[in-house]
Amino acid sequence: MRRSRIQSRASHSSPPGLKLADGRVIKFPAVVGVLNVTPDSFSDGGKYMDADRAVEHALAMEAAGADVIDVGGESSRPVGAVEIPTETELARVTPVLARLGKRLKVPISIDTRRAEVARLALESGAAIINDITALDHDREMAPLAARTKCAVVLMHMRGGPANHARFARYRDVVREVVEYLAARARFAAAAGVVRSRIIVDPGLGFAKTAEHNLKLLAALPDLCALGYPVLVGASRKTFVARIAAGAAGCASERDLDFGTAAVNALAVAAGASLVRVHEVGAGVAAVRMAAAMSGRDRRFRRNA
Ligand code: PMM
Repeated sequence: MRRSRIQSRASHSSPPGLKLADGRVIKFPAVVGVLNVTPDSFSDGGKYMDADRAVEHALAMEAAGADVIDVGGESSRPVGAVEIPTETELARVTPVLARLGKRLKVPISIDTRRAEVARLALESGAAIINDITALDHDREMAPLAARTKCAVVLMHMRGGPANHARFARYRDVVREVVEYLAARARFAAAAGVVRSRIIVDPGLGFAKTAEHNLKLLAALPDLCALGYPVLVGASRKTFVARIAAGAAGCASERDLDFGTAAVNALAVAAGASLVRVHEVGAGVAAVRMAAAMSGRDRRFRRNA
Protein backbone atom coordinates (compact mmCIF):
# COMPACT_ATOMS: atom_id res chain seq x y z
CA MET A 1 0.00 0.00 0.00
CA ARG A 2 1.30 3.49 -0.79
CA ARG A 3 2.19 5.72 2.11
CA SER A 4 0.14 8.82 2.63
CA ARG A 5 1.90 12.19 2.20
CA ILE A 6 1.98 12.73 5.95
CA GLN A 7 3.59 9.29 6.41
CA SER A 8 6.37 9.58 3.88
CA ARG A 9 7.30 13.14 4.83
CA ALA A 10 7.97 12.57 8.51
CA SER A 11 9.31 9.03 8.47
CA HIS A 12 11.89 9.64 5.75
CA SER A 13 13.38 12.93 6.86
CA SER A 14 13.71 12.56 10.63
CA PRO A 15 16.46 10.72 12.50
CA PRO A 16 15.36 7.75 14.66
CA GLY A 17 17.15 8.93 17.80
CA LEU A 18 20.21 10.50 19.41
CA LYS A 19 22.96 8.56 21.16
CA LEU A 20 24.42 10.36 24.17
CA ALA A 21 28.05 10.15 25.26
CA ASP A 22 27.14 7.70 28.06
CA GLY A 23 25.49 5.31 25.59
CA ARG A 24 21.88 6.16 26.44
CA VAL A 25 19.66 6.71 23.42
CA ILE A 26 16.87 9.28 23.19
CA LYS A 27 14.36 7.73 20.82
CA PHE A 28 12.49 10.15 18.58
CA PRO A 29 9.96 11.61 18.64
CA ALA A 30 10.74 12.50 22.25
CA VAL A 31 9.03 14.53 24.95
CA VAL A 32 11.10 17.00 26.98
CA GLY A 33 9.51 17.87 30.33
CA VAL A 34 10.09 21.43 31.57
CA LEU A 35 11.31 22.01 35.10
CA ASN A 36 11.65 25.74 35.70
CA VAL A 37 13.31 26.48 39.03
CA THR A 38 12.49 30.18 38.74
CA PRO A 39 10.20 32.58 40.58
CA ASP A 40 8.97 34.24 37.37
CA SER A 41 8.83 31.85 34.38
CA PHE A 42 5.88 32.39 32.12
CA SER A 43 3.62 29.48 33.01
CA ASP A 44 5.15 27.71 36.01
CA GLY A 45 7.17 30.45 37.70
CA GLY A 46 7.43 30.02 41.46
CA LYS A 47 5.96 26.50 41.57
CA TYR A 48 9.21 24.56 41.89
CA MET A 49 11.54 26.89 43.77
CA ASP A 50 11.63 24.39 46.61
CA ALA A 51 14.16 21.67 45.64
CA ASP A 52 12.05 18.82 47.06
CA ARG A 53 9.00 19.91 45.09
CA ALA A 54 11.13 20.29 41.97
CA VAL A 55 12.51 16.75 42.34
CA GLU A 56 9.03 15.36 42.96
CA HIS A 57 7.77 17.08 39.81
CA ALA A 58 10.69 15.80 37.72
CA LEU A 59 10.03 12.23 38.88
CA ALA A 60 6.33 12.64 38.12
CA MET A 61 7.16 13.85 34.60
CA GLU A 62 9.46 10.86 34.10
CA ALA A 63 6.71 8.51 35.29
CA ALA A 64 4.31 10.21 32.85
CA GLY A 65 6.63 9.34 29.96
CA ALA A 66 9.06 12.26 29.59
CA ASP A 67 12.19 11.23 27.67
CA VAL A 68 14.29 14.17 28.93
CA ILE A 69 13.93 16.60 31.85
CA ASP A 70 15.00 20.18 31.05
CA VAL A 71 16.06 22.10 34.16
CA GLY A 72 16.24 25.90 33.96
CA GLY A 73 17.08 28.58 36.52
CA GLU A 74 16.72 31.73 34.42
CA SER A 75 13.40 33.04 33.15
CA SER A 76 13.04 34.14 29.55
CA ARG A 77 9.43 35.32 29.56
CA PRO A 78 8.76 37.70 26.64
CA VAL A 79 8.20 40.77 28.79
CA GLY A 80 9.50 41.51 32.26
CA ALA A 81 12.08 38.77 32.73
CA VAL A 82 14.76 39.88 35.15
CA GLU A 83 18.45 39.37 34.35
CA ILE A 84 20.01 37.49 37.25
CA PRO A 85 23.65 36.96 38.25
CA THR A 86 25.26 33.57 37.62
CA GLU A 87 25.35 32.88 41.39
CA THR A 88 21.57 33.19 41.61
CA GLU A 89 21.07 30.83 38.68
CA LEU A 90 23.50 28.36 40.26
CA ALA A 91 21.82 28.60 43.66
CA ARG A 92 18.52 27.68 42.02
CA VAL A 93 19.59 24.74 39.89
CA THR A 94 22.45 23.04 41.74
CA PRO A 95 20.45 21.62 44.69
CA VAL A 96 17.88 20.23 42.25
CA LEU A 97 20.49 18.76 39.91
CA ALA A 98 22.40 17.18 42.82
CA ARG A 99 19.28 15.31 43.90
CA LEU A 100 17.98 14.48 40.45
CA GLY A 101 21.23 13.03 39.13
CA LYS A 102 20.89 9.97 41.33
CA ARG A 103 17.16 9.43 40.96
CA LEU A 104 16.21 10.11 37.34
CA LYS A 105 16.80 7.47 34.68
CA VAL A 106 16.06 9.73 31.74
CA PRO A 107 18.70 12.26 30.64
CA ILE A 108 18.74 15.77 32.09
CA SER A 109 19.25 18.86 29.99
CA ILE A 110 20.31 22.18 31.48
CA ASP A 111 18.56 25.24 30.08
CA THR A 112 21.23 27.91 30.38
CA ARG A 113 23.30 30.33 28.32
CA ARG A 114 26.14 30.36 30.88
CA ALA A 115 29.07 27.96 30.62
CA GLU A 116 29.67 27.98 34.38
CA VAL A 117 26.12 26.77 35.03
CA ALA A 118 26.33 24.22 32.22
CA ARG A 119 29.67 22.90 33.47
CA LEU A 120 28.38 22.27 36.99
CA ALA A 121 25.20 20.72 35.61
CA LEU A 122 27.18 18.34 33.38
CA GLU A 123 29.32 17.40 36.41
CA SER A 124 26.10 16.56 38.27
CA GLY A 125 25.09 14.22 35.47
CA ALA A 126 23.28 16.37 32.90
CA ALA A 127 23.86 15.18 29.33
CA ILE A 128 22.46 18.02 27.23
CA ILE A 129 23.03 21.79 27.13
CA ASN A 130 19.90 23.65 26.04
CA ASP A 131 21.21 27.09 25.09
CA ILE A 132 18.60 29.62 23.96
CA THR A 133 21.44 31.71 22.48
CA ALA A 134 22.80 28.85 20.36
CA LEU A 135 26.25 28.98 22.08
CA ASP A 136 26.50 32.70 21.30
CA HIS A 137 26.21 34.29 24.76
CA ASP A 138 29.22 32.71 26.46
CA ARG A 139 32.41 32.00 24.52
CA GLU A 140 33.23 29.11 26.88
CA MET A 141 30.05 27.24 25.97
CA ALA A 142 31.16 25.69 22.66
CA PRO A 143 34.53 24.44 24.01
CA LEU A 144 32.70 22.99 27.03
CA ALA A 145 30.23 21.14 24.80
CA ALA A 146 33.08 19.89 22.62
CA ARG A 147 35.19 18.73 25.58
CA THR A 148 32.37 16.91 27.32
CA LYS A 149 30.85 15.49 24.10
CA CYS A 150 27.40 16.42 25.43
CA ALA A 151 24.38 17.03 23.21
CA VAL A 152 23.39 20.66 22.56
CA VAL A 153 20.16 22.41 21.64
CA LEU A 154 20.82 25.46 19.46
CA MET A 155 17.85 27.82 19.61
CA HIS A 156 17.12 30.90 17.51
CA MET A 157 16.35 34.19 19.18
CA ARG A 158 17.22 37.84 18.92
CA GLY A 159 18.03 40.21 21.77
CA GLY A 160 18.36 38.77 25.28
CA PRO A 161 16.01 36.75 27.51
CA ALA A 162 14.61 39.96 28.99
CA ASN A 163 14.01 42.03 25.83
CA HIS A 164 13.56 39.68 22.84
CA ALA A 165 9.97 40.79 22.17
CA ARG A 166 11.35 44.09 20.80
CA PHE A 167 13.26 42.30 18.02
CA ALA A 168 10.37 40.56 16.24
CA ARG A 169 11.05 42.01 12.78
CA TYR A 170 12.01 39.96 9.74
CA ARG A 171 11.96 40.20 5.97
CA ASP A 172 11.53 36.43 5.66
CA VAL A 173 11.34 34.79 9.06
CA VAL A 174 11.68 31.22 7.77
CA ARG A 175 14.74 31.91 5.64
CA GLU A 176 16.43 33.96 8.38
CA VAL A 177 15.82 31.39 11.11
CA VAL A 178 16.90 28.44 8.93
CA GLU A 179 20.06 30.26 7.82
CA TYR A 180 20.89 31.30 11.38
CA LEU A 181 20.51 27.75 12.71
CA ALA A 182 22.55 26.32 9.84
CA ALA A 183 25.32 28.82 10.65
CA ARG A 184 25.23 28.09 14.39
CA ALA A 185 25.34 24.34 13.73
CA ARG A 186 28.38 24.86 11.46
CA PHE A 187 29.99 26.96 14.20
CA ALA A 188 29.31 24.28 16.83
CA ALA A 189 30.65 21.48 14.65
CA ALA A 190 33.77 23.54 13.81
CA ALA A 191 34.32 24.08 17.56
CA GLY A 192 34.31 20.30 18.03
CA VAL A 193 30.75 19.65 19.21
CA VAL A 194 29.75 16.13 18.18
CA ARG A 195 27.71 16.65 15.01
CA SER A 196 25.30 13.79 15.71
CA ARG A 197 24.44 15.44 19.05
CA ILE A 198 23.37 18.81 17.66
CA ILE A 199 19.65 19.67 17.89
CA VAL A 200 18.16 22.83 16.37
CA ASP A 201 15.15 24.81 17.57
CA PRO A 202 13.29 27.70 15.86
CA GLY A 203 12.71 29.37 19.25
CA LEU A 204 8.95 29.92 19.08
CA GLY A 205 7.96 33.10 20.89
CA PHE A 206 11.54 34.40 21.15
CA ALA A 207 11.54 37.65 19.15
CA LYS A 208 8.57 36.28 17.21
CA THR A 209 4.94 37.26 16.85
CA ALA A 210 2.14 34.71 16.58
CA GLU A 211 2.34 35.03 12.79
CA HIS A 212 6.08 34.36 12.81
CA ASN A 213 5.54 31.27 14.97
CA LEU A 214 2.84 29.95 12.61
CA LYS A 215 5.06 30.49 9.57
CA LEU A 216 7.92 28.64 11.24
CA LEU A 217 5.67 25.75 12.22
CA ALA A 218 4.38 25.51 8.65
CA ALA A 219 7.98 25.43 7.43
CA LEU A 220 9.24 22.68 9.78
CA PRO A 221 10.19 20.41 6.85
CA ASP A 222 12.64 23.16 5.70
CA LEU A 223 14.21 23.15 9.15
CA CYS A 224 14.35 19.34 9.24
CA ALA A 225 16.10 19.44 5.86
CA LEU A 226 19.17 20.89 7.63
CA GLY A 227 19.77 17.33 8.79
CA TYR A 228 19.62 17.91 12.56
CA PRO A 229 16.83 16.79 14.91
CA VAL A 230 14.40 19.67 15.43
CA LEU A 231 13.02 20.62 18.86
CA VAL A 232 9.75 22.56 19.07
CA GLY A 233 8.94 24.55 22.21
CA ALA A 234 5.37 25.78 21.88
CA SER A 235 4.20 24.80 25.33
CA ARG A 236 1.79 27.30 26.90
CA LYS A 237 3.27 30.16 24.90
CA THR A 238 1.37 33.38 24.26
CA PHE A 239 0.50 32.51 20.64
CA VAL A 240 -1.09 29.24 21.80
CA ALA A 241 -3.04 31.10 24.48
CA ARG A 242 -4.21 33.70 21.97
CA ILE A 243 -5.29 31.23 19.30
CA ALA A 244 -6.67 28.44 21.52
CA ALA A 245 -8.79 30.82 23.59
CA GLY A 246 -10.59 32.06 20.46
CA ALA A 247 -13.02 34.93 20.79
CA ALA A 248 -13.30 34.39 24.55
CA GLY A 249 -9.85 35.93 24.76
CA CYS A 250 -8.75 34.41 28.07
CA ALA A 251 -7.08 31.02 27.85
CA SER A 252 -7.58 28.51 30.66
CA GLU A 253 -4.85 26.02 31.56
CA ARG A 254 -6.84 23.41 29.59
CA ASP A 255 -6.92 25.65 26.50
CA LEU A 256 -3.17 26.05 26.80
CA ASP A 257 -2.42 22.35 27.16
CA PHE A 258 -4.89 21.21 24.48
CA GLY A 259 -3.59 23.92 22.14
CA THR A 260 -0.03 22.85 22.89
CA ALA A 261 -0.90 19.20 22.22
CA ALA A 262 -2.34 20.15 18.82
CA VAL A 263 0.82 22.06 17.89
CA ASN A 264 2.99 19.17 19.03
CA ALA A 265 1.06 16.50 17.12
CA LEU A 266 1.28 18.49 13.90
CA ALA A 267 4.93 19.34 14.54
CA VAL A 268 5.84 15.67 14.97
CA ALA A 269 3.88 14.77 11.84
CA ALA A 270 5.88 17.44 10.00
CA GLY A 271 9.18 15.96 11.18
CA ALA A 272 10.00 17.51 14.59
CA SER A 273 12.01 15.11 16.75
CA LEU A 274 11.49 16.61 20.22
CA VAL A 275 8.73 18.66 21.82
CA ARG A 276 9.31 20.65 25.02
CA VAL A 277 6.25 20.62 27.29
CA HIS A 278 4.99 21.54 30.73
CA GLU A 279 2.11 19.00 30.74
CA VAL A 280 3.91 15.74 29.96
CA GLY A 281 0.84 13.47 29.88
CA ALA A 282 -0.77 15.44 27.06
CA GLY A 283 2.58 15.77 25.28
CA VAL A 284 3.21 12.03 25.34
CA ALA A 285 -0.29 11.21 24.02
CA ALA A 286 0.00 13.79 21.23
CA VAL A 287 3.45 12.60 20.20
CA ARG A 288 2.46 8.92 20.23
CA MET A 289 -0.60 9.56 18.06
CA ALA A 290 1.34 11.70 15.62
CA ALA A 291 4.18 9.15 15.43
CA ALA A 292 1.73 6.36 14.65
CA MET A 293 -0.17 8.38 12.04
CA SER A 294 2.95 9.68 10.33
CA GLY A 295 4.68 6.30 10.08
CA ARG A 296 7.47 7.26 12.50
CA ASP A 297 6.36 4.53 14.89
CA ARG A 298 7.34 1.42 12.94
CA ARG A 299 4.66 -0.68 14.63
CA PHE A 300 1.97 1.31 12.88
CA ARG A 301 3.47 1.67 9.41
CA ARG A 302 0.80 0.66 7.00
CA ASN A 303 3.22 -0.80 4.48
CA ALA A 304 5.77 -2.15 6.98
N1 PMM B 1 11.32 28.15 25.70
C1 PMM B 1 11.51 28.62 26.94
C2 PMM B 1 12.67 28.31 27.67
N2 PMM B 1 13.61 27.51 27.12
N3 PMM B 1 14.40 26.23 25.32
C3 PMM B 1 14.25 25.77 24.06
N4 PMM B 1 15.20 24.99 23.51
N5 PMM B 1 13.15 26.06 23.32
C4 PMM B 1 12.14 26.84 23.81
O1 PMM B 1 11.18 27.09 23.07
C5 PMM B 1 12.28 27.36 25.13
C6 PMM B 1 13.44 27.02 25.86
C7 PMM B 1 10.48 29.52 27.54
O2 PMM B 1 9.42 28.81 28.01
P1 PMM B 1 9.17 28.52 29.60
O3 PMM B 1 9.46 29.80 30.35
O4 PMM B 1 7.77 28.12 29.65
O5 PMM B 1 10.12 27.43 30.00
